Amino acid sequence: MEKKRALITGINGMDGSHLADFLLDKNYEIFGLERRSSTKNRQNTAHLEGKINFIVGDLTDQNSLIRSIRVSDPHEIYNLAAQSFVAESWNTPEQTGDVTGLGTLRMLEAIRESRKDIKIYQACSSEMFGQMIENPAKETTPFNPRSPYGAAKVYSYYITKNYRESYGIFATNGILFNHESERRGHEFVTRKISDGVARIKLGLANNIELGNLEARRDWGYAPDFVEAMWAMLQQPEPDDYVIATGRDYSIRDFLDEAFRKIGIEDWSNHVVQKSEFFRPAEVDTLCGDYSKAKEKFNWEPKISFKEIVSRMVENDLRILDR
Ligand code: NDP
Ligand code: GDR
Repeated sequence: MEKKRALITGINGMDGSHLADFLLDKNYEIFGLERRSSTKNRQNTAHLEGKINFIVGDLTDQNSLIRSIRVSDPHEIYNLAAQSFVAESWNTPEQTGDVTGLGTLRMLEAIRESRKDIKIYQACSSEMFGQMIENPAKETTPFNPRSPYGAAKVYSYYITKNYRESYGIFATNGILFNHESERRGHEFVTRKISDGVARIKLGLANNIELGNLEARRDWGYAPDFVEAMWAMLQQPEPDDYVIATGRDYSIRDFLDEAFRKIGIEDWSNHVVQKSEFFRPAEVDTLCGDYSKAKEKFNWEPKISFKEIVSRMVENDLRILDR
């Protein structure tokens, strides 16, 4: 039987690399789109070299996307590439809009101009709910983004829905709440904490510099969440789905759990709050209702908050100990 082919943008990111692992297990042939950089950034995908095909392209370059489709001839596209760091989106709002918003349009146009039977998964975000109008948020909850990043993702959501309705393209939006793993980028708060705690344990640092500790997030485990991306594209009809755990925790809760792993109960002397890590507008709480995904394709989160923290801290201890 012919192998299924998948094109994954953002292959070197956290989700791209986990999705590639998952699809390789399902015997897919994988094409990973990466943008050119002077030093290769394949920390998350070093283990995939020789197993997948890397293609150079950029979401800001229309022709490179058309070319990537020609080269990979995919059955499915997972559009995961983005300027994904919310805090950075206030520094570079235009670039964020270009990559995270218009980049989605360019990929949809590339499909429209190539083969309209290609299925596409668009990585949308709980940041679209921003200051939540309904808690927990579900597919019908109105959007209320609070950052240039959130606003760009709202554009990506509607343009994906629009191409589904205008051209009959199998285009789905996955509205994913925060998810983390050992491959999370170091600027995101969970990895910053797991790395910082490991450094403190090994005597390499004394404290961690953070911003707002009161924010609450619905944190799941990335390998669980990439399964939902695939499941969305296997449904009979394209649709939009919230993927979350339904439980939210504060940054303080994350700190409690992470420091407990290294035997510290009172971490107050090890955390310094700095104004530079506060945002111009904060999203106080995010929590999602994943019941539609459960009903439609029986998806449920498997790994608990406590286990996520534990795995991340152990991983950073291992890396730093080396
Ligand atoms: P990462 O930041 O780890 O990965 C994003 C990837 O996009 C990186 O590999 C980056 O490449 C690539 N990229 C950035 N700009 C461009 C560009 N112009 N052209 C091509 N590639 C580009 O993100 P995650 O894996 O965490 O997230 C995947 C997607 O899911 C993103 O769209 C994110 O916004 C969204 N999302 C994530 C959630 C989460 O909690 N992780 C929750 C909800 C949505 P490079 O390595 O060169 O920087
Ligand atoms: P988020 O993740 O903005 O939710 O976006 P991040 O980990 O950056 O922030 C979560 C919360 O922690 C607070 N915070 C800090 N954040 C960072 N990065 N650094 C700090 O020092 C710090 N101190 C406190 C933040 O204010 C915030 O409230 C992630 C990304 O993966 C997006 O791409 C994705 O769409 C959303 O999750 C859902």
